[in-house]
Amino acid sequence: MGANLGDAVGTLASACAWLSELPATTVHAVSGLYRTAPWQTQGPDFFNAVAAVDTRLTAPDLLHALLALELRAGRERPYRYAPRTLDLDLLLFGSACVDSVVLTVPHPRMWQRAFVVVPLSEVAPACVSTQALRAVQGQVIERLPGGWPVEGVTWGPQAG
Ligand code: PH2
Ligand code: MG
Ligand code: MG
Repeated sequence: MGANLGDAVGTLASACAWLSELPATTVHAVSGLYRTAPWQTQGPDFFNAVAAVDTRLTAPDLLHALLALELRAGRERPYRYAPRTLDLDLLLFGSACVDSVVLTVPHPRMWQRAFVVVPLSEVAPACVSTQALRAVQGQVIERLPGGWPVEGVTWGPQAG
């Protein structure tokens, strides 16, 4: 999850709630919240986090649902990597590999980005090797020390 426009932290918190309301889906865990410099783009700093969900949706249906949640947050796409109110990327889908016109899983650039790899290692440590963490350790990202500064989201396994 990423956002760098508007009330980015509030929107990410809303996104966690919206994910838990998707059909056949529960939010299993949410990482800490990270403040990160824009990667390969310009604009305000991003806030990033990773959520682990259990779902019976198919990968294409989950993607479709994520795009609908981006629209719910007012997402516009004026150009590639433009500042955004909400970006919900599907990083991994179990051990599945998907390569279609609309969806590539694992996300093709995820291992290059500390703002993905580090929070992912919190919620799905088995998916992240020490080499993967080492590969991004030169990138500065800041984990917000107080956790999520909003009601309703706590770091770690989610209730319910
Ligand atoms: N997302 C991008 C491009 N650059 N930089 C940061 N820090 N965080 C992001 O989520 C991000 C980015 C494209 O989706
Ligand atoms: Mg993205
Ligand atoms: Mg995206």
